[in-house]
Amino acid sequence: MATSFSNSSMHTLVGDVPIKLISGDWNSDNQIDLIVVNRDNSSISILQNSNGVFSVSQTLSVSEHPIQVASADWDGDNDTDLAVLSKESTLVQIWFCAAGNKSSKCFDLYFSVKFS
Ligand SMILES: [Ca+2]
Ligand SMILES: [Ca+2]
Repeated sequence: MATSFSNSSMHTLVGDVPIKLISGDWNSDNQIDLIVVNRDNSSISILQNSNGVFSVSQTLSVSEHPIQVASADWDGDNDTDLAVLSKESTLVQIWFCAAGNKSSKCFDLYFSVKFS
């Protein structure tokens, strides 16, 4: 099914100073979602796509001043996971997705990897 974007003035509110944007299907419903990195309120907004209408399905609190995000299936369970790097931290926060149930809030577990 093709997604159509019929309303060019559609707005979705995310956090302060959104600086990065990536796309992917994190809840495994075959519709490509968006993730926005909100630098100044230390959060990540997951915008779920429902037939071309995006709404924030989950907001993750992360270390201060997130500046980069990446996604891949790091634990090999076929759900796409998320890693966040913050300017004020020596931690990479990795969120594992549990989207097999097509939940709108797929990121329910995370751990941090310290680097020096
Ligand atoms: Ca999706
Ligand atoms: Ca995974």
